[in-house]
Amino acid sequence: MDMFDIVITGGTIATASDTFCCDVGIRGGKIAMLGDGLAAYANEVIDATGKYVLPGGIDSHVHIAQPSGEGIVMADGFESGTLSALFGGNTTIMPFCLQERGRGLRQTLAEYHALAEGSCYTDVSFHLIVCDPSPDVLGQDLPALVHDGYTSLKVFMTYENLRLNDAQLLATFDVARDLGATVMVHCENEDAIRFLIEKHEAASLLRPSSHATTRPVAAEREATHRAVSLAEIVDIPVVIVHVSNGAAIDEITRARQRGSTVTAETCPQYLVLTAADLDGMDWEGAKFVCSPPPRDTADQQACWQGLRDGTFDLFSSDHCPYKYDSVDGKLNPKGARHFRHIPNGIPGVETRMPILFSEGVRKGRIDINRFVALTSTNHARSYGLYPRKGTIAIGADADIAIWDPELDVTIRHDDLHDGADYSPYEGLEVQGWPVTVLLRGKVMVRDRIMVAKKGDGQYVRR
Ligand code: DUC
Ligand code: ZN
Ligand code: ZN
Repeated sequence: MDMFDIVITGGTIATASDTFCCDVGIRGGKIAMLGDGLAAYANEVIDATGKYVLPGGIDSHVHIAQPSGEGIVMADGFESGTLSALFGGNTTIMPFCLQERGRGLRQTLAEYHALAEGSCYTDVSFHLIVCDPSPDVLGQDLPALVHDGYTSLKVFMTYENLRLNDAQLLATFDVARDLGATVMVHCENEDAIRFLIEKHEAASLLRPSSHATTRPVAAEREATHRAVSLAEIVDIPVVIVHVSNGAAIDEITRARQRGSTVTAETCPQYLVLTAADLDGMDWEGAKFVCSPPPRDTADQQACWQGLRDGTFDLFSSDHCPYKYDSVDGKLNPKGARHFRHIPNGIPGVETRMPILFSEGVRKGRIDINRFVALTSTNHARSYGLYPRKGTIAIGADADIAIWDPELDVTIRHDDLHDGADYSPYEGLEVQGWPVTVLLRGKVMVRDRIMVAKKGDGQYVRR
């Protein structure tokens, strides 16, 4: 038998469907064999006794180096963003390429590629954000880009400079359906939010907690209902991203009962944070400003139920990092006085999987196979990376995270690798953490120590 570059022995392998014990033989960056007694043919053996051997995480909802408004700078470029992702057990992330109004998608994509080139520690593949669905964009740019492998795009129903109205949503859905592209929708009703912001301003309610009260569940629920209804009219499957509450989940369930194909995503912030976190002293609540905002404990339970019963397909971080104590971050001169100017988004690409592993698998809310489906396999399936990525099978890329299920970790930003200056999960105690991570057969992190170099991550064309 030809030698293997690496054989992983002694671990418990889990995929989205099965749990089994055998050796994993890796050759040429791919999983070449699953079986017993492979160590005799190994150039290098990694002993995973007592550990889980899982497909590398795929985080399909990550913001990196995204323009964020005047004077505001996202805390991660591709180097720190992918480094942080890697230490959290991810081997592929999918950031967004944001088209600013009036600029071409191609030009923006070229800029993102230039930023990512040579900088990444994980593999990367881009989604598009379409906020200017002009006839040129829908008629020419989008078809050409989908043909080139940019097969997923996000649209917003909120934010004045990003939102699409219903006519624009329908037109975009229509083109996406013909192209076979996947559409992700941010569901919040911008007019309702604007109405509430004006009310809050009139009452001088300007603290971070007003971010949550101006973006109530009803604004998300209504937009979710509208998104799935417009998708039904066009007859296109949609992905409803970052679902935060039970009422929005109900809309998704009803759409599915009517026969629509709806993929649903939730995120750690909707499991372990609540709107009360936005109430912190001295503007600390700004650390938790993200959209949709964290809700209450009943909505947390609804999200857990959705993770358990299969309502949710995807568990993503929505990593969208800004520094807290910085003039180009949360506490920018306007943001430090008015919630409306606090940039929306929180860091979390490194803590996404440990939080779900600990709160979900270790506490018995979900099993290890569901964990793998929610954090890796379903992302690959939803966005055209499967079976190259997202599973442990012969012929797949050897993207593997070896987890120590017993490791106790208290989350401290000082120990994380992103470019922000805080973690919204500071002090959270978790059990289980990825200790060794392989990217296409190359050991990147060994026993929680970096052993690779930037630039090992590649662009993945879909
Ligand atoms: N939507 C996201 O998906 N991420 C951060 C901010 C937002 O509104
Ligand atoms: Zn969004
Ligand atoms: Zn996002």
